[in-house]
Amino acid sequence: MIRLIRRGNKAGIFALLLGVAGLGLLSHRALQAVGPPSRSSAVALGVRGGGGGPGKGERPDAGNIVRQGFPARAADPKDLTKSDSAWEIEWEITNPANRPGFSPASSSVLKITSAKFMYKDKTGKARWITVLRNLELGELFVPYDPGNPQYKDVAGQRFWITVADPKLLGPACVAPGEVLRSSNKLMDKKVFKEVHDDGLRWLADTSAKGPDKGRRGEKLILWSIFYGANYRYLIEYGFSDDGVITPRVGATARNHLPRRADEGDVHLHVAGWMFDPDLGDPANPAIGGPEQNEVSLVRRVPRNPGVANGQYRVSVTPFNPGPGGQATSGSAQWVAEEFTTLRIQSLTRKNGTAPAYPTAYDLIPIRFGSARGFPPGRTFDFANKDFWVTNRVVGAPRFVNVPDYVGTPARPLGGKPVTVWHSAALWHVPRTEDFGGPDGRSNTQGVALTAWASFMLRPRNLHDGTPLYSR
Ligand SMILES: [Cu+2]
Repeated sequence: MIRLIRRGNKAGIFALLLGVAGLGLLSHRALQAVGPPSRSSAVALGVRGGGGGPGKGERPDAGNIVRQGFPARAADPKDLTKSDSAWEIEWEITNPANRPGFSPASSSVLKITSAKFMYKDKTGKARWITVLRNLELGELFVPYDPGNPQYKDVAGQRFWITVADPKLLGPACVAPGEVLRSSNKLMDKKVFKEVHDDGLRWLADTSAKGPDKGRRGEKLILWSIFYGANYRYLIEYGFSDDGVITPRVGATARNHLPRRADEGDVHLHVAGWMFDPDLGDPANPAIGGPEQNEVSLVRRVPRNPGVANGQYRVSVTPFNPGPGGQATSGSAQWVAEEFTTLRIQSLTRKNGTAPAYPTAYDLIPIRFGSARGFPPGRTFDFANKDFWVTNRVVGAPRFVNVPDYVGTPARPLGGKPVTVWHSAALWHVPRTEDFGGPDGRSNTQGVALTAWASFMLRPRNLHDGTPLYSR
């Protein structure tokens, strides 16, 4: 399969200009009293626009807002505070003018411009937190194990998001799915919204004989299909009713190569995401926000190093500590034995317990393994390392360039907005199930079953007790 990217033409440039003009005209974001109260526009707006999205100082597209309360059956998008919990999500498609036959920019991805979560405090009052801004799939790196080819399907290609076919929507479940409309034609009908059951959220120890009291969880899912020549990637973001965000990427469609005996078809799909943590309160700019967070690594380490007695402790240390011990820009690797977790913790936002705990979001890796062993240095370190934290990158950052954003020497992170970068890899060892034809080797007569890469962002000390719990 040859990856052929055609250059732009005049009609396409005209379409791009129309899209940009449309963004300007549609710059009124309807604010509803029942939604999360907005801060001043300068703060509320994403400062890191995608290549084709709203730039610095511009508002995101008015149409791209999804409001979902839980439980979904009783949710009122006009008043989310009636629900037990809720999400208000703004989304966009980066470089939205990209399309077959005319792709003026590097590949488009589905991006979450902002994610605001509503929950109830111990008094039953609705509270809001802006969890993050500018969550985006920054790279899909596909290195073949012989050393070549090595595709960068986001930075190195000019792919696009395909039109969403309603036939691919999941079943209605707790609420009907829909293909989202956008007032920006370039983003219209390209994003799927589904709301699904998410298993038992909790079960209480009611009695030995049962039945135990419990509650089913629910989640909102936004997803799009990324055209990658022979491949298709499912770019998905899950938003659970307990405040968890789960970005995922699914790899499917036709293999690049027919099945080979020499292992030349074995490859990785390294997914890299970036986001700007916030933890602010949309109702009260004094509480929390991107300048008021500290970044740590949390690890499970032996109480007595070198002594295998099964005794452990929780180690919380500043991320990439500098000479004074303060957190600085840099990278870290996930260590299986240490359950490595990245913590973004607010210096000012606390929950409502007495005494109060500081509110945090933990980045919890979900991974099958780790890409390692590419030549060290700035070219491949985006894949050799699993976590990166930099001062916030304004503009359209590239995941593959993250080593450049670290700075030399490393920069202090305290008191400044940051961008977090995380990668997770799939190891794709082709099997008969990925192919067709009489010999089970034909990549044109079969397709690869979907395989997923993901991670989790989970609140810690946000709620005042078990969320969605009732005795
Ligand atoms: Cu693959």
